Amino acid sequence: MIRTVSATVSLQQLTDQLECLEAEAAATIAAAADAAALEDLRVGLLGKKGRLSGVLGAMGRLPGEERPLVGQRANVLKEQVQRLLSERLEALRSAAMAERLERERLDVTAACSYVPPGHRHPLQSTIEEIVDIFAGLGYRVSEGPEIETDHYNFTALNIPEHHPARDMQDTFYLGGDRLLRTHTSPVQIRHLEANPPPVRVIAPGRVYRRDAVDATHSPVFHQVEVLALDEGLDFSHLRGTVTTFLQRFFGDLPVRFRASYFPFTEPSAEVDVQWRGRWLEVMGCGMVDPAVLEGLGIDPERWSGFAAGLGVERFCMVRHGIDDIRRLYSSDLRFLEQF
Ligand code: 2NL
Repeated sequence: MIRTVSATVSLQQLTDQLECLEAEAAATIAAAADAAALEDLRVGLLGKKGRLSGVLGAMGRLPGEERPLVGQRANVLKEQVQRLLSERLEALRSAAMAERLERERLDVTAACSYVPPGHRHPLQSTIEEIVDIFAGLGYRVSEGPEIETDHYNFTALNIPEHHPARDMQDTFYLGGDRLLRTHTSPVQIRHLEANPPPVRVIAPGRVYRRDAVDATHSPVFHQVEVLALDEGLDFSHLRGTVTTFLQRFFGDLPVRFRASYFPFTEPSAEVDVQWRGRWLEVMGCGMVDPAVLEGLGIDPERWSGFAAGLGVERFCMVRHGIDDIRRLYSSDLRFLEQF
């Protein structure tokens, strides 16, 4: 009988090999860093060309009666390795989850840095309410510069050379013929220069007068002026528009018109509302003076219109019962937060 060395294998040798394999598998599985490394180990140990297959291949050279002993031992090893692999996989997964839970921890009880939400200043909401009411009556908003010329602020509005409004005491002059506008009428003059009638426009904005500060005066305040120019407009349209506007703003209360005077309107009127039982003067108005239209090259025989002007601060103060205009400029949040 010819026997080769390589063909010689004993039960003891194979059992020792399985023993070694199991110890080595336990050590490498315990050291595997991730699921991919575990999969490589599984293939290397239990796969078709793996270490266990190698040992089982040699089993064929044992005497028949010894083979089941090796087979049983190999099965025990296989189950043991599979158990170790899945235990290690589970351990890696829960470690990764624990690490992630720690890393992504949110402390829902942590103190927060609360920033209280702001809101519109009462003057701004008053302007927006007034604009909304006139928008509903078909008016557009027009804006213009706060630095004006003598021409747009006075001359074009038929304000004569020696009218008190032109006085150095009343107007901020900037040198040359420049000044800070004292009303928003110049916006409407500019609008009429750029747009042929019919026109319905309102001009909200900041205006300047050289007044000493007190409870009802401020050198900077806000105005809204209204202008309608069309064929056939008369005083009844002025009354209807102003009354509708005032009753939408203040509620359905009595409105009265008193004859008055402005250089740029004729006839002119002051308008009062009866607010909490007292008559309060809230705006001025009138039919646009033909001289203003002529200055713009608009034919006063064909076009007529009405205009009105109001102080936003006064509207705001009456509506909210504020007794001192300075409160509107103080930026005192304890005051402003009420609105
Ligand atoms: C008031 C009175 C008023 C006007 C403003 C005006 C504008 C043009 C032509 C004619 Cl372009 N008039 N504006 C008219 C009447 C009164 O304001 O008490 N304002 C606070």
